[in-house]
Amino acid sequence: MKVVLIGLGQAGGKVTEALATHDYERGFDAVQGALAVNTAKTDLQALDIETMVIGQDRVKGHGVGGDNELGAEIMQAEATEVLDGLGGRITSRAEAIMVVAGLGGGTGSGGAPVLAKELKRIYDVPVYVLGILPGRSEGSIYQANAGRSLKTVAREADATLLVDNDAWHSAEESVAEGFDTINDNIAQRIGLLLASGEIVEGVGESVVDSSEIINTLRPGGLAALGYASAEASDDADENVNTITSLTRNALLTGTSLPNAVEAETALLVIAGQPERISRKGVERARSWLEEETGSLEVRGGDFPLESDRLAALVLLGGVERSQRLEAFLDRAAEAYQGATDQSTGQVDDFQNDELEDLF
Ligand SMILES: Nc1nc2c(ncn2[C@@H]2O[C@H](COP(=O)(O)OP(=O)(O)OP(=O)(O)O)[C@@H](O)[C@H]2O)c(=O)[nH]1
Ligand SMILES: [Mg+2]
Repeated sequence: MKVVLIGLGQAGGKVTEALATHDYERGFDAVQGALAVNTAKTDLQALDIETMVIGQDRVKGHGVGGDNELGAEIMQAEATEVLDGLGGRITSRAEAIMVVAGLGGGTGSGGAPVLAKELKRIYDVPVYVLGILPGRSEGSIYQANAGRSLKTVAREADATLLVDNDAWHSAEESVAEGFDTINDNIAQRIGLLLASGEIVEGVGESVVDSSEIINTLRPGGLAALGYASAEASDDADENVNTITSLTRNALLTGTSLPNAVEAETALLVIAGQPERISRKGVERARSWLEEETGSLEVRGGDFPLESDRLAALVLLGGVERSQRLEAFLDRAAEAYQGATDQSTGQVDDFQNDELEDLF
């Protein structure tokens, strides 16, 4: 899927850089352009992609210090400049636009829903948000910010692909220590998803197409990605169980949003050498996925890649609220109530009614 990436804030910029670099190094050519936007000037200087500073008149290049309302205001005031800066990158080749942001900070958290809304006004291609949720051990301001940002982003974006900072790093590392690991994993896994549909080596039997990703994300709301990989035999017949257990691991232990299982749609991509991909394994894995997710819309396809391993990617669209997500929303609402000490009484059919929309 040809995509243009816009990273907002520090996490957004770093993850965008990681995705762009990975895509370039692997020669996938899915990333059509990458721009990092931040209110903090020095954070941008460390990046190896194009950058843009916003909010200079308000915060003088020093960031918004976790104030996501200010982050949203600054993006609103400078959306035209950001869109102008992107203009040349969003060509007719782009099939989607992805705004990348840590939802717990200020610049990315506040800016992402505003920018998603503006992009949707102008472009016909879907606008997705890749949102990073704070881990459980992160401070209450991060939780409150992420709750409000998520609520607003889910309303504005065509779909919000969530990566929980507790999900894709080893348990021994703290979230902060794990940033590099997490960012590498995001680059590799989401990078593979974006690259599916961009044929790289050979032609498989049933190659996945970009439209399958877009259709899987069509229900909107929340999305999650599961991933698992393992060495595989060079004989497809010996890989029936490999494929079924990879699919199981991708969904049950390898998702970007832990415990996200039930969903409206799903896409199973098996990446690897076509000769190693067992059709029987894929068929079994898909019916297992139908049962497990409760989805009546499970798509599938191969991603031919030169490797002695096989990988399963499971993209979930229209993800149901899991216990884990409820726990996050409770945490966020509590932190927000603590910070504002007021109840808003707002009701929303998607998110926690104790969390106020950002705008
Ligand atoms: N996965 C990942 N998360 C990060 C990274 N850097 C920060 N975060 C997370 O992102 C959230 C903070 O957002 P930042 O991106 O630092 O904030 P910002 O958008 O720059 O906003 P301000 O600094 O307040 O202007 C926290 O939940 C962090 O744990 C990173 O490199 N990778
Ligand atoms: Mg920052």
